[in-house]
Amino acid sequence: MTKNLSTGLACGIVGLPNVGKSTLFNALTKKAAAAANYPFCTIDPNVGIVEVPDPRLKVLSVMSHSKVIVPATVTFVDIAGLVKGASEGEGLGNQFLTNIRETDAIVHVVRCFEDEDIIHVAGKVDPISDIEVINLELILSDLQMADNILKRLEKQVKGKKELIPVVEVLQKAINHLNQNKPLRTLALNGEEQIHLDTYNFLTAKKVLYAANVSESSLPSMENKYVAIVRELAEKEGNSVVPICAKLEEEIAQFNDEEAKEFLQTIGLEETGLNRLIKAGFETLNLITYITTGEIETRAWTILKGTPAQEAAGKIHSDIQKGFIRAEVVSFDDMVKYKGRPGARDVGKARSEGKEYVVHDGDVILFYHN
Ligand SMILES: Nc1nc2c(ncn2[C@@H]2O[C@H](COP(=O)(O)OP(=O)(O)OP(=O)(O)O)[C@@H](O)[C@H]2O)c(=O)[nH]1
Ligand SMILES: [Mg+2]
Repeated sequence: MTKNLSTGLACGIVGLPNVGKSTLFNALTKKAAAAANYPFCTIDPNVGIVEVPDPRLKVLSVMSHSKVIVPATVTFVDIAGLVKGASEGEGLGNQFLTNIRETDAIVHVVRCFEDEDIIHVAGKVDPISDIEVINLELILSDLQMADNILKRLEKQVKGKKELIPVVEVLQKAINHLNQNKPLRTLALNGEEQIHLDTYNFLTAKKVLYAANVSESSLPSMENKYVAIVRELAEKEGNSVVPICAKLEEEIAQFNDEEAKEFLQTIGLEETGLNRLIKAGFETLNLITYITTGEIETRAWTILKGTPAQEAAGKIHSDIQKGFIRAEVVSFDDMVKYKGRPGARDVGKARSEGKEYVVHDGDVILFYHN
């Protein structure tokens, strides 16, 4: 279920108050949203767009003398912290969750660091209980939404028999949520799933746990709290990205070269941003293909398994409609044979039809009417 691919992947950041959501958001987006040591520091949502780092684009743009590079993007939405009882108005309530309903995935920030100076709303660091609080509030928010939709549909269904299956799916969803279960674990058939997917239920989205560790857990970023989160995530089928928001905040001040050096001195290979984006792409089954020419070199985000004709539609619906064929060269062959003409000479530019399943790093030239 991915809705925002035309504008890139979108992630909503959730978690208890004061766990480091805005600190992480700022580091990722190099923005300056208010982040401070008091619960409910964030009131209005912060939205930031991050470019997906992809060194292949630079290589191809040099080859093609491109005027610009257009990387894939990830949008992060940082919202207020949720507390127990938010659905009943505790804390800042749960209305602000509307701001992340349109996203593709949830980044759930969990406090995995000890620091007596940083207030924990529950008084102690306890990842399992923290996660349960948030998950329950997300379930309750979905329940409120499902109830509202169902009430509306039940009024319309008498005159519109085609709404019956939708009503039934919502009843199933409500039943599932009432058992304290997220909608991503509700078993539905294809048609039912399509009905459910038309609504932006929060608990239907994939979750990535961002385990926020302290500097003292570097470089491994493992500690007893992270281990607890991992165990839980494994049971749920979700993934975990340990991250040190404080460190990311520092890294964000540097340029790429400085950041690389800084990471090396600590013993880290990649920024948390890179790891988070990679995990996001993996969790959501996303890949990118590339187009390159004098005008631009550009990355396009698609679902794994997308056939060439549909992939062309990312660029323009006309290219999809008038699709003739795709000339595909792998990125490695582009490098090896110094561009498309070189690849053609040795038969490494494949002519593919509309059913061809696009691979990550395919460099594609579409022919269309
Ligand atoms: N020691 C330590 N402190 C951190 C870390 N991450 C965040 N903090 C601190 O925790 C406090 C809260 O951080 P925020 O990013 O504002 O937290 P938030 O989750 O956005 O909080 P709300 O907006 O209130 O929901 C700030 O004082 C941060 O500096 C970390 O990795 N280690
Ligand atoms: Mg905040």
